[in-house]
Amino acid sequence: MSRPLVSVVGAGQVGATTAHLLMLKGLADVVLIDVVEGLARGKALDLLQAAATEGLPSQVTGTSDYAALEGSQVVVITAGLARKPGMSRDDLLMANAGIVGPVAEQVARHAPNAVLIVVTNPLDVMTALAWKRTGFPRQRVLGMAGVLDSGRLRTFIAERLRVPPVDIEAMVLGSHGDLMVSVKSSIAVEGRPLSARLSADEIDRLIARTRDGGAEIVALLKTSSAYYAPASGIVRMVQAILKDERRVLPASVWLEGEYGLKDVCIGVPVELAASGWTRVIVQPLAPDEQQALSRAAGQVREGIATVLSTAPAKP
Ligand code: TXD
Repeated sequence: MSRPLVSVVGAGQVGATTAHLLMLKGLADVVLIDVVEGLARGKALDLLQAAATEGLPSQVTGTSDYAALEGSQVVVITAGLARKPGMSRDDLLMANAGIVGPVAEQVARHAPNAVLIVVTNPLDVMTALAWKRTGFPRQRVLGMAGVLDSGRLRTFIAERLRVPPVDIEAMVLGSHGDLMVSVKSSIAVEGRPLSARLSADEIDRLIARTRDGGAEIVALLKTSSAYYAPASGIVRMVQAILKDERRVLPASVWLEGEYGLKDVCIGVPVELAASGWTRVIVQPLAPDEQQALSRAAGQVREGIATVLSTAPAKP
C-alpha cells in the first residue's frame, strides 16, 4: 500500500520540525517546499539521511516547485514571516497575506483534494484568506493554533500542580492572539474541575501566561518564535486526519452561524476525520466567554476585510 503524502510549504523552523516529526512518527512521506530552493532541498536531504540512520522508510523531498504538491492528502502552510521581539502577530498581516494567498492558489491547482492546514500568522485571518483563495469546501481548511494554546495551558497547570499534562483537559478557543478564550469551566484535572484545586486568581494568572505564551518564547529566543510545540500541534491534527480518528480538537474554521458567529475563521472544537473537519462541537460557554469569542471574531473580521481589499503578490 502506498504511504500517505503530506506537503509542508515553508521549510523554516516550524515547517522543517513538522517534517521531522512526521518522519519520526512514520506517518507519511513528506514534500518540503520553500521559496528558497536550496533551503527545502538541503533540509530534505538532511531529514532523509536521518531517516536512514533511524531505520525509517519515509521519503522526504525538497523543492520550490509547487507541482510536487500533487497527490498530497494534507498540505500544511507555514510559509511567511515569524515574529521578532516586540512584534504582535498582526504586524505580520500584510506581508504574510502576500505569501499565503498565492500559496493557497497553488495548493488548489496542484492538490485540489487535499485538506489544508494553515499555520502562518496572524492565524485566523490567514486561514480565512487561504480558504477564500482555494475555493475549497470550508470543511477542508483549518488553522492550527488551539492545539498549541491548549497544550501551553495544560503545561502551566501541570507544572503548578505537579501532575502529568495528560491528566489535564483544557480547550483554548477564539483567535490565536491577545483575544484567545480559555474555556475555564471545561478545564479538568484528573477528571475534577480546576477550580477545586486553584483559586480564581491563580487560574487567571495561568490563563494570562498562556495568552502571552508565544511572546514569552519570542523574548527568550530573540531571533525566532516557538516551533517544537507548534509542530507537535500540526502533527496531532495531521494524524487525526490521516488516520480518520474522528477526534475533537480545537481548530480555526470558517463559521456559518455556529457559536452565533459567521463570516469569520475562529478557533472552535471540531471533529477531525479523513475528509477534514466534519462538525463543530458547540459547547456551553459562560456569558463572558461568549462575549470574548465575539470580540475576537470582530477583530479577525477586520483583518480579513483588510487583506481581501489588497491584491495578492506572486509566491
Ligand atoms: O500556532 C501557530 N499557528 C503558530 C504560527 C506557531 C508558531 C509559528 N507561527 C507562524 O508560522 C509564524 O508567526 C510564521 O508566520 C509562520 C512560520 O514560522 P517559522 O518560525 O517557521 O518561520 P521561519 O523559520 O522564518 O520560516 C518561514 C519560511 C522560510 O523558510 C521562508 O523562506 C518561507 O517560509 N517562505 C516561503 N515559502 C514558500 N513560498 C513563499 N512565498 C515563502 N515566503 C517565505
